[in-house]
Formats: sequence, C-alpha cells, structure tokens
Amino acid sequence: MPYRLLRFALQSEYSEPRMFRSPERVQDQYDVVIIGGGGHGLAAAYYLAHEHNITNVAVLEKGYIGGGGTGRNTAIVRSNYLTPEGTRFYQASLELFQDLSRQLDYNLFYSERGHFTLAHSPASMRTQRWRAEVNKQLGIDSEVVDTAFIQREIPELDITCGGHQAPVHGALYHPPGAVARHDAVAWAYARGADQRGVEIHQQTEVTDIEVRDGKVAGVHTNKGFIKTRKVLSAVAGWTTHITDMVGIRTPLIVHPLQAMVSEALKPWLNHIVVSASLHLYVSQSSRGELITGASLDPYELISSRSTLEFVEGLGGHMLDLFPCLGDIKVLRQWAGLCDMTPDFSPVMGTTPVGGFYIDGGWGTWGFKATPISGNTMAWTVAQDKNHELIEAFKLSRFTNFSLVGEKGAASVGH
Ligand code: PYC
Repeated sequence: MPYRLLRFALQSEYSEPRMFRSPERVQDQYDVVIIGGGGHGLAAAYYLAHEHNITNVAVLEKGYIGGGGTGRNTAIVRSNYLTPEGTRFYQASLELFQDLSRQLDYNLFYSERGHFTLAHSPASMRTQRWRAEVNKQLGIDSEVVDTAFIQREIPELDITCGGHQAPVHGALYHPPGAVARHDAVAWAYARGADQRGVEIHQQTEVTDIEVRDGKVAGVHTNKGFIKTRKVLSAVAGWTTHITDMVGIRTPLIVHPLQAMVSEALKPWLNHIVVSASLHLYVSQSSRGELITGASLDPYELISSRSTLEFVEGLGGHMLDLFPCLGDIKVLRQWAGLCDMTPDFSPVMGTTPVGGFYIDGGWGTWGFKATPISGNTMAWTVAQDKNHELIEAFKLSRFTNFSLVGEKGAASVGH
C-alpha cells in the first residue's frame, strides 16, 4: 500500500494542482499594486477582481503569503465591539466569514463557538453591559450573563480563580464568536484572486515608492521598477516602513504580541474564553490544541522572538482559570507584530498622497477583519473614495480629533 501510494505521488499525470500560479517575472505596469500578501492584501486583490473587474493587479510579498500577521494570530472572529463604528464593521466581516468557505470553495474550518469575555470587577461588568447594549442596538447577539451561566457552559472554569486573582463576576456572552483556520483564509483568497487574473509575486520586496506631483507613479522593487497609479499598503507591522516611503506620518507604534499552543487534547473546550484582567484568551482548535495568547509585550519592538517570561506568565494565569490543565505541555510558541493606534481602531482608506491607500493599524484586531477590510479597501481603491464602513477609520481622524475609542473591546489588556 505505501508503495502504491508513492508510485501515485510520483506520477506526473496526477500532479498536485497548485493553489496559485508563480509568474516568472513582474510586468512593467499594473493598474493596482498591493504591497503585502497577507489575508488583507489578498482579500483586497480578490474583491478588486471579483466585484470591480479590476484584474491587472499585482500582490507583492517580500516573504511568503500569510507569513506575517495572518499566520501569527489566534484566529478569533467576533463582532461584540464597543463603538458603533467598530461593531458595524466587524459584524459585516463576521457575516462575510460565515459564507466564505462556500464562496471561495475552500474549507476554512470556520467554527462557531460562542465567545465569553469574563469580567473580574464591577467596573468591567459595566463595560460589558455597555458593549451588550451597543451590540443589541445593532442587531448583534450579545448579552451579559451571570456566573451560574458560565459554570453551566464551562464547568472546568474556576470562577474563584483559586483565590489568586479577583473572581469572575459575570461575562459578556456572544454566541456567534468563532474561530477559523487562518492560513487557509490567505490561501483561499490567493487562489480566488489568481483564478481571476491577479498576479501574486512572493519574495518580491518594495524598496521605494515613486511619488510625482503628490501622486503615486510607481514602485521600486528588488525585481525592478513597476509603473502604477494606485498602491495599497496592507503590511500590518511594517506599515510605517511603507508610509515613510511616501512621506506620510502616522501615530502607529509597533509592539510584539506572543501566543502559544498546547499539545493536542481530547475536545473539551467548546467556547472561546477571554479575560482582559488576566490578559489571556483561549480556544481549542479542531486539532485539539489549546490556542492561547496574552497582552502585548510592554515595549515597542520590531521583532518576532518568543520569550520564556511569556510562557510562564500566561501559563500561571491559565492555571488560575483552569486548574485542571496543570499537566499540559506547551507545544510551540511564536510572536507577531502589532501596529497599534492610539484609539485601538484601524487606519484605512485614502491618504493625502493621490493613489496611495492604507490598510493598517491592525494591532491585535486584524484577522477577524480580513474579509471586510479586503472588501471595503477594494471598493475604496476602485472608486478612489472611502467606503462608508471605513470612513470613521481614516488617517485624518488623528489631526481633527475624531478618534474611535475601541479600547474597552480589544479583548487583550493593553
Ligand atoms: O480581539 O478577539 C480579539 C483578540 C484575540 C486575540 C487578540 N485579539
């Protein structure tokens, strides 16, 4: 049997179809150049082709697709935000996610779990009530629940936190909260974009952007100059590197965010559990691993190194909530880069440089926004004006004092 399988694998007539083409060379000119082959850039490319019939598009990725923030997050999808602007935006994303496996004809392992945000103080309970009210006003399934409800749904959770931390008072419960397979989201958008004519160039780094008379004229890359009048930057933690090329200032600062997974366990945790006070969030993947993370590293740094301090700190808080996990082993850990904004909302849309569009400031909230950021940025690039869902996230809010303060719903203690 293994021999037959090997023979089959080596037969060229049954070669594995590639997810997307690997064009030999970059063209001299494209209608749109997208910098960054993560979920956001690839989704924008897909929607440009699929919804706006703009197919002369290149996605330039300096590494490999999905190798940045897309492959380094903890894959949570939810829309229980605090501001009406954020809530509407993430709800539109969640709705796209719900049908995305079918639309892209690819199993994204989208799995609705129900999302608990635990509150460990009366002040935190007030924030959860506020969120629930905003959410309900916008038709989102979200409510405050008491500890008896939490205990019924998650009997393994110790609401007293073993006496080591403030006990759980209640939670915001959001039944549509979900997880998905993050790499698959990037691959599926890449395939969909490629099938519609978009070119994806990996190992292709943008070294400079040519701006003439206040408008984009092209990009310099390690593979030569490309003429284009429209550039979309979708590079998460590297956003300031790209905005420096066009002379735009942003208030973004970059912090690492670490995460880890446990060895695979039998399925026992159906829900997603978040505690902003203990700085942790955890869900169980379809492979059985506990996927878990904490808050940002408390200093600015552009590095994706992992630390023992993180495992120790997060491990301790995991045991405060789930003492049954005492013998569980950590399988691996990693880190990603978070481009943080002062108000914990993204920076999206047109900019003072003609033809230069920004999709950044994704901090710790980027994965769940992948479909809607791709969709609204494609619209924005095609129409050269901001889609109404992202108007509030425009860069100029930092100069005209119209911030969108999302801090209370970031799910991670900042
Ligand atoms: O916003 O749900 C979230 C989140 C989880 C981990 C990082 N951000």
